Amino acid sequence: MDLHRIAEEIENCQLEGREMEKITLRHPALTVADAYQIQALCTERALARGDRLVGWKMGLTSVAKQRSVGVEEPIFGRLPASLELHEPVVHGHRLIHPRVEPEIAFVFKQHLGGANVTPRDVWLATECVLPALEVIDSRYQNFSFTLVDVIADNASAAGFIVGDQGYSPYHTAWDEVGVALFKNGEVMQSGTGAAVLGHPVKSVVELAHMLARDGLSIEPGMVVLTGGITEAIHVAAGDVVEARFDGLGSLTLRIEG
Ligand code: OOG
Ligand code: MG
Repeated sequence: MDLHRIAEEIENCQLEGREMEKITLRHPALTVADAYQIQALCTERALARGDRLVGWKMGLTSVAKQRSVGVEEPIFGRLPASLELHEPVVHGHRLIHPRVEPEIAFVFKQHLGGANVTPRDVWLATECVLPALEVIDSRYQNFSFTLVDVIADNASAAGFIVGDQGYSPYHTAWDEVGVALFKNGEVMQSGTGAAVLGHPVKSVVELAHMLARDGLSIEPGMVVLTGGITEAIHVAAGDVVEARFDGLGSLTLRIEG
């Protein structure tokens, strides 16, 4: 099994917004470790073209999200600079069946890594916490995949935007922050930070542990998306999505054709 070839195929689909068959149909023996290797190879291809790794994303950290895709354990993905949105607009032409979800993001001022990282270590290493919106878009037909497939497809990462205002990590109890997600003015989903593994900080702890297994870590300046607080909502060209975070303002994204 040539992991480089599989990575090339997935990355082309990511770049072109093209659907593909689940890789596990053709390669049923692929392991979770292989899938993370494929993910890493896809990112290496992007970096070779001048992209930059700006952080990590956690995925499937809430029961709502796990149920909606039928995969019951957290995963991580890589965030290249090219996925960050600097304007509240998503261009839909390279997306297949995009969804949007509200998240809490951490930005780091210190290195954080190792199998023994605790919540206290996370607070010490954190520069600020921000509200965020993530765009996900599985490259697999029908947004249907197994654990191995979704890891290889970089946890469906397709774009993200973080708020302009950063908050001190001690600004509020992040597990108590409520968020309501609107599409075209209508509320579609709501939840609180506690949906993310009980507290978003635990998602960062879990990430550090998972990264440590692969000899990786969180570096100063990196952003971490801790995982969708609610189920992701389907979006199409013309939609406007707004996430209102209690006491932290709101984030908007317009989907363009
Ligand atoms: C996997 C990615 C999940 C999250 O925040 O849970 C994710 C998927 O649902 O396609 O980004
Ligand atoms: Mg997400």
